Amino acid sequence: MLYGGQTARFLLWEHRMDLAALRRNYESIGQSHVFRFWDQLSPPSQQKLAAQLEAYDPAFLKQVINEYVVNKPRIALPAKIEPVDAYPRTPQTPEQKKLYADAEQRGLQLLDQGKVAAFLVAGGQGTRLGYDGPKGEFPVTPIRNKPLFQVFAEQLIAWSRISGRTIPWYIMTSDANDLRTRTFFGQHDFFGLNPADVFFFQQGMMPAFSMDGKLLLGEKDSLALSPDGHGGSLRALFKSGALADMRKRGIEHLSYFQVDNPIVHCIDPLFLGLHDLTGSEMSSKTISKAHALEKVGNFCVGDGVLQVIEYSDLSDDLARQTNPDGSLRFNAGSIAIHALRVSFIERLNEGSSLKLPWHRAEKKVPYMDEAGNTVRPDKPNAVKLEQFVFDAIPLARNAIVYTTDRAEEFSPVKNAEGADSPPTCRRDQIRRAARWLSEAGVEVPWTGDEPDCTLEISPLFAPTAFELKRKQLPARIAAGSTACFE
Ligand code: UD2
Repeated sequence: MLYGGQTARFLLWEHRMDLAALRRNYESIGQSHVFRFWDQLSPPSQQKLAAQLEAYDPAFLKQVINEYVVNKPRIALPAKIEPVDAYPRTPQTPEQKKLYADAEQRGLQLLDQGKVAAFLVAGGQGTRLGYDGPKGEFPVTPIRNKPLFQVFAEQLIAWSRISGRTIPWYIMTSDANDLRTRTFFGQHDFFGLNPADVFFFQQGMMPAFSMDGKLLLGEKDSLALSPDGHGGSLRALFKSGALADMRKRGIEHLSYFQVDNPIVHCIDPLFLGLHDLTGSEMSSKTISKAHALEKVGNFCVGDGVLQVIEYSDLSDDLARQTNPDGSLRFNAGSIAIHALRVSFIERLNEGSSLKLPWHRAEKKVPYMDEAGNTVRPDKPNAVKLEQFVFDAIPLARNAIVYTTDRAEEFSPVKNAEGADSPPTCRRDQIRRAARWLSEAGVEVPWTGDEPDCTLEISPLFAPTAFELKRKQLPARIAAGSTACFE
């Protein structure tokens, strides 16, 4: 697997034999065309291409081409698919009340003991939003227009203050956005974090293939490469030395979240405590789906094993099934918020490779044709392969799912307009702030379901509704006004 910054192990023009071996390797799997422009390349370009080609094991490429590219993999759905029994948002029985109280204490204790780190996956390309740069730079808050990265950083600072212990932050980037991400943090003084506690690392890159299984060249000196999916994070954490860094720091659990959701609770003591007390190696948060066919993964129990079944793989019939009370039978949507044990990720990396399946997607990928011209296809011409982090759930011991509330914790910025766009996310941030303030006893003006004011609560002021209640707050917010709590 190719990781950013990787250079050739040797200088090829000094070691003709090694080049010959590399060529033979690629010839042996029917991919000799990747050397098509070799003789036209400058030595640094030759070195770049050689480094890319060296990074892949030809046997691995042959296998994925056969299993996932020229043959479409048959999705083997479990014979018996049942709904998951998720922990409810609030405890329902006396036993649960006790468990949740203990869990919250346990979560706070893990923070106090410095055993928790935050883990952000931010290596994706964010093409749907149409933002040219790392998505975490995107200005998202309603009044101060703070970028996504800052919102997360401030939450971590707030929780570090509460617990009195630093919460290290591991951030996965990719070759496409690594430099810009690091530069952005540098330009903003790491948003108040100590740079020594922010660990950037790059995920692996996978080549794109033509529909008939040929590696595509993006340039004369480069394969057409793209990030290997958020599942690749579990391998990259190991390869980058991030796991070793965690061990050195005594970190036992990772709080995993995605870059596009500013209302995520980057740190949630109750969730972390439940995860720890139940002995779960990988825990997940779920929300009720907005409707039967919402495009989120579904937590299910398949043949007795907890797993996520992608919306595209769950038949409409199953997705539409209801319980006697009319609620959806498969209602547990995946919002990509997890807690992971460091020891679990270490275990996954034992042996030769991470045993997660690849997911195939047909995409439009620009490529270099035989004559050396760049072709920009107007319909899908290529297969990209990605691994998904939730495919690790069936491999985890005692995996659990905990229910959270969409309005409290999920409003991603994915599209330029419509659902999950900057306007809907801004609206949801204001609604949540209005609810937190109302719960804290502040009189907030509402017009119907919408707050009649513009609000922003900095995580530094209060990262949760509970913390907000401990602050000095005004008695009321005037209708039509703008109020920022920071
Ligand atoms: C994902 C889930 C979906 C639901 C939704 C919640 C998949 C396939 N689907 O949908 O079920 O949970 O999120 O928001 O995961 N990323 C990387 N490297 C990569 C690819 C992605 O770091 O190679 C990061 C990306 O920067 C982002 C996150 O993973 O933080 C999600 O990526 P996405 O936008 O491709 O996921 P999406 O919206 O298709």
